[in-house]
Amino acid sequence: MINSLSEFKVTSAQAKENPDTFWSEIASEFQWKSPWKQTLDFDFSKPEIKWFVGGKLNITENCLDRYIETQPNKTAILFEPNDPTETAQHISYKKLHKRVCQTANMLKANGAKKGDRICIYMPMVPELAIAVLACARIGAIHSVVFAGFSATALAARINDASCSMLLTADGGFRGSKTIALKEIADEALVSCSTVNCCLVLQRTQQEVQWNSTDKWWHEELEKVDDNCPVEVMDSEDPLFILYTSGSTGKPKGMVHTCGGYMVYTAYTFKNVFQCQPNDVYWCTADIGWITGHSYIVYGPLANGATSVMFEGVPSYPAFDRFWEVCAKHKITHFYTAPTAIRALEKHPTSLVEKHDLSSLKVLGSVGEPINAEAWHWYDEHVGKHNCPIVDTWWQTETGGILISSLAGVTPQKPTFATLPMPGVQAVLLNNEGDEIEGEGEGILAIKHPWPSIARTIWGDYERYKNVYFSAYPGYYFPGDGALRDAEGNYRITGRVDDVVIVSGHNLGTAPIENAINEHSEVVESAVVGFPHDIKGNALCAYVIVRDMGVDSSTIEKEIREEVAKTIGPIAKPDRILVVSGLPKTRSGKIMRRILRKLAAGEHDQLGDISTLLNPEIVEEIKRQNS
Ligand code: 7RM
Repeated sequence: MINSLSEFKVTSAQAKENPDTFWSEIASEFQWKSPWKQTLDFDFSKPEIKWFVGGKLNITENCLDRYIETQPNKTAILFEPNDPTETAQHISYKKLHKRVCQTANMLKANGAKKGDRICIYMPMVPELAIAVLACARIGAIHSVVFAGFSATALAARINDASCSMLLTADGGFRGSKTIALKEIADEALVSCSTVNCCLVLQRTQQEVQWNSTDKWWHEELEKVDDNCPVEVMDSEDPLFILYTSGSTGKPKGMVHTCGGYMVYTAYTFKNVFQCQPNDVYWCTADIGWITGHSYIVYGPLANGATSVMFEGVPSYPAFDRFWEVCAKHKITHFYTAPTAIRALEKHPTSLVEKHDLSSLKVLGSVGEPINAEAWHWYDEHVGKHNCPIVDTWWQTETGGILISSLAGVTPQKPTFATLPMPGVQAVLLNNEGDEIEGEGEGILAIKHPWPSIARTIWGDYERYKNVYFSAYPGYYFPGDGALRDAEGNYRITGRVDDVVIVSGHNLGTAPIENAINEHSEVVESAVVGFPHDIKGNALCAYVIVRDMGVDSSTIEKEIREEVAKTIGPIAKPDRILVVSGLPKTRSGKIMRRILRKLAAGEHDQLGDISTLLNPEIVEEIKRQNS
């Protein structure tokens, strides 16, 4: 663990000077079935990236087996249920190991084998983490789909990866509601011919329909024992697929591999959060997102930490739930998203003050830029000016944190993610693709691979190459803009493409437009993000309808339903404007830049609109907007 600023500087310099030696020393702290022959083999121009080439391992041996010797009774997963009156579960490393082995055997008994894709569509209960680890243990590739996604979105992901199995639950608890997961899964499976087995966990005990491929989880588990040796995996074998939205309608199945992902998530967890042996670490994300994969499951467990899993929402039963849970479990590390902070900040601070938060040592932020107000509220009311805040910048594609301060070790700066991790070579580029030196603002890019960079998009290597390696040859292009101060600290300014981060969820505007266009009355639509107090960004949909005389409130309602059905409720636009046209260039491209300004209410900052095909439409939208 890096302990001081000077050590950080030395380490960063060494990592830059000789990345292979640096990463191979870190990797040698893990248990390998056989050592790697080459640390890194890469060529960004292809691109081709391989880490720890020829090495053999199983990530669950590193997360579980090695700790059942040294700390069998330490809590690995601390489960806090949605309902605060339901008892919390402390699952020790020994118990977790046993349950993962049993579950792995259940998967095998139902036909799963190495290389198969298994879709996981489950609520935030321990069995979700156990299922993920069970897949990893037998070498099956997990594809977790967030339980808030619709049947259509679930089916698209299952089909894209030709999953042979689906793991789900009867339902999930979420605040005062329950989500009928099995019912949604049933609807999805109608169009998924590759799935030949659906294992159903009992959580809510609600009524479910039963199909020929369905089996009850608890019944299947009874049939197997808990002896499950690990499957030996190659470093570069896929560990999981996780979908993230892109600027075209189809989600991108990012593929992460066993060796590099393990080494990098473990290394960054250790150094960013600086967890000590008796600490209790809580990341509030859902395992359906990359943050949950890397910093609820793999990173913390690979370090032998105690990781809290929370089933509920910050507002249930009241807006002090986070603080209540912090006090109840004496949380030392609390890692959440700016959107949650902004939502909680709107409530009286007495809700925070009534709970004893003195156990807290480190706070974290992830998912979107944290604005100054939220940063200071977090620092003052939650951290009591006594906890470093790590603002961690990274992506589904990067697998782990690339830019962040190290808690209490490197300086923090409000609204800045600060410095790249050792071994991460961040640069700023201008529009021509030249590197900017010193202070400046531009496009963020990474010059050299790190171990957990995604290796491809499942089934679409060409798209992987085009999206991330073609715009600026020789670099990985994350799609974010950034500015850099004189000390080298980075502040992420936001997306430079058509992805909008709403409440920390990465939403592509293209799939939302596609969903809206499904409505029979809709001719064309354009969706853009605009700044929102709580969500960070909200969505505004501009919609052209066939008959401008129709009742727009009915259409608006139907559009929202359509979007919720095809993508999920999180993608429902906050504002829908029925317009007679969209501002277009002469070549017919929608000028999203102008739509963004209009949605943000920046009517006088549109720039030159005279080159538009239809400048008159801008005046019309302005009138509607005011
Ligand atoms: C971890 C995660 C990735 C996008 C990324 C950024 C934005 C994430 C920060 C941030 C500013 C941060 N993965 N983003 N973290 N922007 N500061 N600390 O969120 O794939 O879902 O999203 O999120 O735009 O490109 S993600």
